[in-house]
Order: sequence, then structure tokens, then C-alpha cells
Amino acid sequence: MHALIRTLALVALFTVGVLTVGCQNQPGSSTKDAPKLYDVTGTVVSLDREKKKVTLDHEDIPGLMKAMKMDFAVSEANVLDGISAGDRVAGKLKADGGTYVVTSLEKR
Ligand SMILES: [Cu+2]
Repeated sequence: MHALIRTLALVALFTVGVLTVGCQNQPGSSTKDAPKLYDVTGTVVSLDREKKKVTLDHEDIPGLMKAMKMDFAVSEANVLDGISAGDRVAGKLKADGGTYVVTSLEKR
């Protein structure tokens, strides 16, 4: 009887250990994760090609943030080619340890 309880206890401990390790390997559990790409849609409020910045009134970005108006850096000035204030746009957003960079934008 005692042997059975000891076996069950060991199994329980082992299971907790495996789950803990598994958790640490989950993507998104650490700020040191590799950059993640998100789809972003919204309206261009303003943009600055020289400073490579764009202000977007963006919609919900599932898994990242709710809809809001905010500034983004763009990866290259040419991301803003053909884009004007007031345009409705769709693009890609790279999230890397709390910094956000728009890597592509297109009118929609
Ligand atoms: Cu935002």
C-alpha cells in the first residue's frame, strides 16, 4: 500500500516537472522570444517618411493589443510609399520585446 502511494507521489512530481518545463518552452512566455509578426489594419492618421514613423488608428490586433491610436516606427521609408494620411491600410507589424515596427503597409 505504501509502495503504491509512493509511486503515485513520484508520478505526480514527475508530471508537475514536465508541465513546468513545457511551460517555459511555450512561445510568448518571455520577452526574449524571437520577433513575432502580426497583421495590422487601420487608418493612417499621419506619417513622416524622413523619421520613418506612422501614426495609425489601428483595429484590434488579436493576441497583442486592443484598437487604439498610436505611433509606429516603420522598417524602411519605402514602406510608406503610396500611403497618405486618411488611407485605410492593412499591413504587417513586427513585435520584438515590446517594440513595434511596421514592416509593410498597403491601401485597402
Ligand atoms: Cu496599439
